Amino acid sequence: MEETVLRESPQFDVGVLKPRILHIGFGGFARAHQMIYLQEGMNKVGGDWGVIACRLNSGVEELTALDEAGNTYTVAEIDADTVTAREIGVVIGTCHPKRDGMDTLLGIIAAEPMAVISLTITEKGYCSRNGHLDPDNKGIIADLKTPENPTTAIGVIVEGLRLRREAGLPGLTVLSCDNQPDNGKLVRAVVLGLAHKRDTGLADWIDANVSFPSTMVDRVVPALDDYGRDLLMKINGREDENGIVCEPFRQWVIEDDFATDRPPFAEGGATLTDDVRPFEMMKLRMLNGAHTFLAMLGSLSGLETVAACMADPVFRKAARKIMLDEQRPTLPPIEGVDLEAYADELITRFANPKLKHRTAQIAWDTSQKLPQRLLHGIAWHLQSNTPWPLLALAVAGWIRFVKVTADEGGKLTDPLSDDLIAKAKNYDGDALVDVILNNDAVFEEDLRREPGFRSTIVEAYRAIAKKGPRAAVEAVING
Ligand code: CS2
Repeated sequence: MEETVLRESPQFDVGVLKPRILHIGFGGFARAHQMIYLQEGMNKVGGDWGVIACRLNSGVEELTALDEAGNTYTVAEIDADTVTAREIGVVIGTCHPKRDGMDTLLGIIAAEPMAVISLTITEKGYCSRNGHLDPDNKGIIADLKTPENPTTAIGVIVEGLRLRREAGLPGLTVLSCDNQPDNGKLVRAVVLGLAHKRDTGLADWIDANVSFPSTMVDRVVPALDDYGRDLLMKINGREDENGIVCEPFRQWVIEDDFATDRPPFAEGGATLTDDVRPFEMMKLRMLNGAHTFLAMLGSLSGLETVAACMADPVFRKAARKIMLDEQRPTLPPIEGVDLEAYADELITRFANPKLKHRTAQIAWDTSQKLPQRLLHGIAWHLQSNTPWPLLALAVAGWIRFVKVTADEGGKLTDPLSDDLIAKAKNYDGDALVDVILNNDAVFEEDLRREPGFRSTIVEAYRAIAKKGPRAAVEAVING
């Protein structure tokens, strides 16, 4: 069926925009989430909130293409029969230290108009271990050696803030938009942790002048596929290297704690609140937990997308069951939120037939995702003595996923890939489960010591190895 295409363009004065927001990690998610809120907010109330789009590692070409396209790109929101295409106009420039030099990037942070550094740098970008700065992180070690030429986002923020302080400028807001519990507290802990190692005076200044609101972000934004590229070509009549296709749904809950004036995110549809934590826990455990479950067991079963999983009655039922039977009980209530309706909405979103959200993509960096998505819920069940068979299959499914990848001679897209693959080459069965569970960067000691933790994962791993992943899931949902 032909989709109906609705088009929108910016309705504010782009001429007055100043470099007031630096977004580090300007990938598909940022383009389709934070930028939309800002644009919608500015459409309503105007303002001078221009964005500098920044990346630190890959992505030079995309940023250069964005410059060449006059800093505009298209976000196409799609469902079964409608496409809403928005031309985004909030970006006023781009910066990549490998192209422009680190001094240029630091100069942007240390210039008077800058007010918000927002981040989508993925879990590993925080260089943390169990909520604190990881002193053994290679990037952090490098950034302590040459702090004026940092390599990590955390190092860039600390050095940029040092220069702001030196220039006598006010502090700003660091806004984490990654899927972690208490992401504001986490980024605060690592920024202050690194600053302390450099200069306690700087750490004190940051503590007093910089705010770190926590946020919950939500929108499914798969990597662009051929369907998406063709759709954008149809809409624009030209290639749009920064164009992106996503679902119509979006949600953003932000802790109301800005160091200076606040960009019009709330006017653009975000919810401001004093306590993001219950929203973050709900989303991480019900949405992302189910995603990781499907990424592992779905891809082991040959299902390539989340929508394909939803078309399989076993996985559809299992996804709803992990959300409602195993994650919901672990969550604090939120006034006005019905978790059953939330789960049903998630299943509908997952089933969006136009989105090719690949299970293999969600499987990236799973070692960094397990605690907040699965293990925190498991810890709750172990305390309450309640069953968690699907959470166990998800964790065991990850171990199986590592094993299958190693046996095929492959690698994982994961910072722990080398270690995990080496273990999977040398061990199998219960012994493999044991060596993997032994990694205390992923599995905290308290959890490992809980009676019933190891044995439940071992049992789930045996079920997957013996019956196959889909039959193991089926046995649980029919059991
Ligand atoms: C996904 C998320 O790739 C993943 O790990 O679970 O990117 C997910 O699509 C978003 O968090 C949805 O808001």
